[in-house]
Amino acid sequence: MLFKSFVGSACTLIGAATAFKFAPVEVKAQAAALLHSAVRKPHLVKQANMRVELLPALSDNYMYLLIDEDSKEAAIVDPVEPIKVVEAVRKHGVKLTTVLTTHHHWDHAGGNEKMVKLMPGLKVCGGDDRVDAITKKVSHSTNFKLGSLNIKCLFTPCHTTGHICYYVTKEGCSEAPAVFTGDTLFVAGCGKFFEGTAEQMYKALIEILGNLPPETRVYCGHEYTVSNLKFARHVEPHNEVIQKKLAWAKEKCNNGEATIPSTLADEFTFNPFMRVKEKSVQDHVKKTDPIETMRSLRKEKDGFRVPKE
Ligand SMILES: N[C@@H](CCC(=O)N[C@@H](CS)C(=O)NCC(=O)O)C(=O)O
Ligand SMILES: [Zn+2]
Repeated sequence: MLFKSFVGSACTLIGAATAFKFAPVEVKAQAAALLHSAVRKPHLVKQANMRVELLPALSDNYMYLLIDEDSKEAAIVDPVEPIKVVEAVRKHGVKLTTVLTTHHHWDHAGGNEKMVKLMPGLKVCGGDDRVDAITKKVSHSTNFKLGSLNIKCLFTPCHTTGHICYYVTKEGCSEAPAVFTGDTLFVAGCGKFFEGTAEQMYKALIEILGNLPPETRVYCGHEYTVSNLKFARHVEPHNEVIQKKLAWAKEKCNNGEATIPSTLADEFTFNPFMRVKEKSVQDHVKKTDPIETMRSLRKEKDGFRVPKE
């Protein structure tokens, strides 16, 4: 049990490394082996129109294999560990044609060159010339097909100036759409404003993503849910949805399971960055304007020390 909770708490590499340093000697050999690979399990989300396989990568990133059920054509979102992608493609027996890059950071685009070497002829999409191996520069509302699925590019600059989210639908299908949000929207959080402003993140989260159908499933770039919810709890200590979601997310993480996907409707109930119009969130930062609330929240989270519990 000691071992399980030690590994389970290691949701990020930094957390894992610190825990490792202070772990009893007899635990270290086992821990090193487990932390190396299989701590976080892959997970399959099956719908009639599309299949999404969550592929954990690096310490807390996700790659997503998106499969069109009609044609068995597939795309991979942010393939930073290409060997794992090739294995998943073989396992599903699908035809990988497309790389969907959310942004140019190495933990998202750093596998693109190797990916195209392993599977020549791939179309590599991205919204930024800094994306490795890019073959198709996309912009807001660029649409293309993946078999029978429609993929719509949503330009959401802020974390980086060329960040793209990918919105996936199927015409005439009543099932939930999917959106791959990279480092713009996380479960219960959002990306740092490395190359942008609060105005841009407000537009991305509230006006672009927030206006997609509420049932849209959210597949984000990192497993940050537990630490994000601890910040959310700090912002809204009386929000019971946050408390419940945090207990659920801790349990998932301890079992090596993903907390993804969420839905946009859910995000509006516990994500402080999606709740910038709520009085409880505005009161916390002592602002009345949603964009100023966004600015203050991000600043506060940048300096937030995540509590152990
Ligand atoms: N706080 C991050 C630190 C790493 C980091 O800065 N991540 C970037 C994406 S690669 C980010 O935008 N994080 C959002 C945040 O810290 O709120 C963690 O939980 O490990
Ligand atoms: Zn990232």
